[in-house]
Amino acid sequence: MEPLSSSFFESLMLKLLFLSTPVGPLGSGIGGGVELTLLNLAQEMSQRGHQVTVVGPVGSTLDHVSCREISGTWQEMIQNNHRDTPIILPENSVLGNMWDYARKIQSDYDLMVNFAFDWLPFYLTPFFEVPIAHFISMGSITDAFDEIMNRVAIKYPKTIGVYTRSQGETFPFNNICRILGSGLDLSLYHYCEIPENYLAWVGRIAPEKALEDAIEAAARVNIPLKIFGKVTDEEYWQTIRQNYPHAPYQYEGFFNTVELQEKLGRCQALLMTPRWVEAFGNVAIEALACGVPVIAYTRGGPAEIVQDQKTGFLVEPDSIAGLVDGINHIDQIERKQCRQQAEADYSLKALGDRFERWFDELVEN
Ligand code: HBI
Repeated sequence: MEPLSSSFFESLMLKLLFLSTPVGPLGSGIGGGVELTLLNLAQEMSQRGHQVTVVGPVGSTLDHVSCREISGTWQEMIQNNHRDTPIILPENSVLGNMWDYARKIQSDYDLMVNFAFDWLPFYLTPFFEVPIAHFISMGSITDAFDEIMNRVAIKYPKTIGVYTRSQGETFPFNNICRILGSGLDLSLYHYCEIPENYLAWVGRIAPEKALEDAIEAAARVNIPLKIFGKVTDEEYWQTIRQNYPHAPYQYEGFFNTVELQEKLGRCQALLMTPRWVEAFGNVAIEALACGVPVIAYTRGGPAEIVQDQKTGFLVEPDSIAGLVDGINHIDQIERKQCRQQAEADYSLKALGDRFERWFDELVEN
């Protein structure tokens, strides 16, 4: 058989420009789940032979992937906005500066991939020559933002990707977006068979994550709750501390993946208490990867991840009693099943396959 020509591999190798979330440097944890997705995907696509360049705010760090740091004012978190909140761009916006830089270098790339959950990249899309894939990381929040996403979804079908079906269903363009799920470098997560006597809660400490419900549940079963993640709403955190002076919880802080999985793996269960439609819930697959069952409200991404009674429990949304019931039955769950689900559905290879198919379709058009 003739050796495969370099043009064959040329056609498969993509030059990809990843544009980061503008809420803070990559690696800081401020970008939450989408930060993890971008970092994992950059690593996986590089290993597959694609050329990946990441553009992010100053201070962004990635291992083994080239990153162009752009200065400017971070974008405010959008999840505090309401349906009628106007589009906000600060003075010297890092988002604007990132996209100005992207405009200048776009001809060096086959595809640009936007990871910002923000209006500007969508508004700019028709002014770029290079195709742009938008991976959106949250459910619908404001009307003005929905409008511009919808315009792009209609003009450029299948260029918007989401984590889960329930996240997609919050948007008017639900039937023309691509469901991509998430994935992890499972080699970083170690299976723990015998847990210690504590529960875990992981995430950005902010109202939409309803940490107070997990604390209330831990108090009722009197099992210590360890809290991991960045405080992104200080006022909310102080209110919790005032309202639960005697509850058995301790705030552990924000850890990188390797440190987090070691502590998370030793807990009896992860509690997930999203007050909003959690787009995915990367922490759910991090827990499963360590063999930790997940007890989650039946809402958003976690409801599509947890296999009820098999790798955890799905409880009635906002029901503390439901969380308590799940905790009291946690011994029914075989921890090995949790690790096996992560390997089957959420490996970097599974993630890379889904994104690579999406990218190939967008580049071919
Ligand atoms: N807010 N404005 C804005 N832009 C983002 O990209 C963004 C955000 N808030 C949270 C966030 N991204 C991520 O933590 C979630 O998408 C996971």
